[in-house]
Amino acid sequence: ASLAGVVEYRNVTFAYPGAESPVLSNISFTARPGQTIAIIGSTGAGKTSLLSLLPRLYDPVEGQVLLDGVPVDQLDRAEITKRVALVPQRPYLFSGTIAHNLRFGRTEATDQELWNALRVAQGDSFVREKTNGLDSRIAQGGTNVSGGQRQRLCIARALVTKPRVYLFDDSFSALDVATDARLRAALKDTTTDATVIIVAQRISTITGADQILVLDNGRIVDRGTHEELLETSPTYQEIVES
Ligand code: DUT
Ligand code: MG
Repeated sequence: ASLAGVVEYRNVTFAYPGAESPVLSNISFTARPGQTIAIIGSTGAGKTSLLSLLPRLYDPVEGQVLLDGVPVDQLDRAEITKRVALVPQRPYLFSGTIAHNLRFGRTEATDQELWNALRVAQGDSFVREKTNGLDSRIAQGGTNVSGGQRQRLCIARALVTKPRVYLFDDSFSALDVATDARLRAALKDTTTDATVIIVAQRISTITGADQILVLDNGRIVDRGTHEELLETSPTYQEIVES
């Protein structure tokens, strides 16, 4: 079977450079094309750190992270960037037009592709309402768009790259529940072959995930579907009730 799009963490332990204790311990899981894997856990649990190891923002101190069956430290960084899109927790917009921000240097993307990405990201209507549409200017840091609009533009930017793997770090938190649901439904329709890893705070964002990893203090303490975890995981129940 092809390993294209398969993400595997194998006994991964990670500490930040210079830090004494690890922020991730013995993390193992596999995410396959067509699947959505969700990661949930309290603030500081290590969710962002976990995602950062796939695009090699950092490397583990023990264990391996594999993409397409190959350890990521054997892959070219440019190749990883092509295959993996990370929507960061604090998404970044730069001073320039909406089109520039969506293309992010990918000059080959057509306006039609930008609009398609915006439609999936539930961002097409607010861009259409702007006098200059795709050519409207974004201020440095995206200060002239709302938090939810910023998130949707950054999700659209990821869609434009057509990656095999999407990493969403709390990317739906500034959206209202209805928009969040519409966006994820549209995402599922257009990324049927992609591997999706979602970090989320809101339970409704992840109830449909194929597998949920419950992260606590750098460890996966429980895993399963929403229904399974409701039965088996006190940590998950606590999150649901909070
Ligand atoms: N940490 C560092 N250096 C960094 C980033 C994080 O030491 O550059 C620490 C802070 C924390 C742990 O790593 O104790 C895990 O942080 P992470 O950002 O991975 O946690 P999170 O689960 O993403 O938290 P949140 O829900 O607040 O985003
Ligand atoms: Mg985080």
